[in-house]
Amino acid sequence: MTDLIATNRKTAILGMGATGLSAARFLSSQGKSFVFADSRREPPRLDEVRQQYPGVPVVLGPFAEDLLLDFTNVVVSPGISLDEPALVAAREKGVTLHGDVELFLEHADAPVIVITGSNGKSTVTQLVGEMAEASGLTVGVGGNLGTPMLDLLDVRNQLYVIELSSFQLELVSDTRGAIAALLNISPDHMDRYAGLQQYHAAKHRIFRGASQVIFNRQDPLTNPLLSVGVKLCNFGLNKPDLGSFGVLEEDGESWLAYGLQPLMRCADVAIKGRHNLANALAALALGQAAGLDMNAMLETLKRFKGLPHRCETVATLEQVTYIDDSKGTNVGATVAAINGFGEADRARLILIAGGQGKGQDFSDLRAPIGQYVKLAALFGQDAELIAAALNGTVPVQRFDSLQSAVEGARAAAEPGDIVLLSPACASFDMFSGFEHRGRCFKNAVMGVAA
Ligand code: UMA
Ligand code: ADP
Repeated sequence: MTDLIATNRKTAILGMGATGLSAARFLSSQGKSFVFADSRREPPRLDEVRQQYPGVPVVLGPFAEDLLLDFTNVVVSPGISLDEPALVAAREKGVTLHGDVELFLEHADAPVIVITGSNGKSTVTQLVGEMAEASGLTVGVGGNLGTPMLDLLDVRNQLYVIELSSFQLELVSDTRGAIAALLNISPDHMDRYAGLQQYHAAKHRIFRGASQVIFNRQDPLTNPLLSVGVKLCNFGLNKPDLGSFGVLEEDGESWLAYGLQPLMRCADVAIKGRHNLANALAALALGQAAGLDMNAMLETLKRFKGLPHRCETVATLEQVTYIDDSKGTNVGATVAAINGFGEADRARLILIAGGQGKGQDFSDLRAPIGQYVKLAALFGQDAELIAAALNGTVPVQRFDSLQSAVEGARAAAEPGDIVLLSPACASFDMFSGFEHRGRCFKNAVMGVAA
């Protein structure tokens, strides 16, 4: 195997965040040299970099167009667009650009599962990781989920389960025989892509070079475009065909099923909401492809309560239930959350939404909100865009903070109602990330000073 990055070559690491620092650790462990560049003048982890890599050059501030022309390789952090003029110029000159994914896949010497989609990635990744552990395997779980994948490389791992974002996939051209799943596609990150087609193309790169492919038969956008010589399996919330996963109705009950075989009652799946049944089925399909033990997987589904900030119940106070879905950062996620908690006969949801809209069209919120929501409490940078999209559906109130939106929701709520934070937006206008936003919501609900 030829190394993607050889010692005698000049390598730049672009971006000094989680990915950049993991790439630095990885290259150092291999005795390879590099320089850092970050387009911020004072990136938050600068001190850490200077301390850990005292002799390593660091270039700070907006990238000059010729910044990378003398390098052979550039490791690009996912948050940096490939349309940056410095990267366009580097590519034209024949400089090789990679992300951490290619480096990871080159060095992983155990089977790899890669998971992408607009929503549900983290849930499915964590779930498959826990299923693998329950099957007795030593497993590395990470990627976009949090732990950078290069930090997971370890000879003891018998399986890797890696969440990939569309950003991370942009430079991937061969997943080297990984088992790959594309869960669903709905518009997200439209501030980075020219349109849905470009976003779709980035997501579909996950199938390149895969040995087995898992897709969502109810979401045609996930259908693999090229599938010659690849083992395919699909999942969906309808009745499955032979060899695929779905839901069967039997004796008045719904069952997760594989082909004609019922596996477990849907009611026994610990994570709630229809979207989570789809996540459970995708995890079963991935686990089966990796040879995990079916009983261990089903036991995991009975136990796994989900990750924090994903439709997480915070408390029930005065008969009003508060749900933290801070990770609902795009319209598709919020639609799933509203549909998941909506009740057919009455609008009992108070939705708290808003933040940075990432160029999304909010009009897909109209139908579920019109059906299940009694009040939309909006806050954050793009509250007005959401209000305009909802015009004429339900009453809308605007708030200048999440705290005041929670207070407004509390004042409007009646016994039996649900207050759902599912912002349909990124959080960076007011918070350090979705976790911070979720914690602030919980504090506001519990009356803890922020
Ligand atoms: N930077 C630049 N120029 C830019 C953009 C960023 O120099 O134009 C620098 C920043 O100043 C900072 C560094 O790059 O110093 C940050 O790099 P990054 O934005 O690529 O983020 P990382 O810290 O490396 O974290 C990334 C993922 N972030 C993004 O893709 C934006 C993390 O996903 C992931 O957990 C981590 O790698 C480990 O794999 C976060 C995320 O928000 C959770 N992902 C998006 C999502 O889920 O929607 C895609
Ligand atoms: P991701 O990692 O893709 O952002 P998560 O598992 O963290 O996905 O879930 C984020 C949010 O997306 C959840 O809080 C929920 O609102 C929504 N969601 C989860 N699974 C699905 C799904 N299968 N389909 C649609 N929306 C989903």
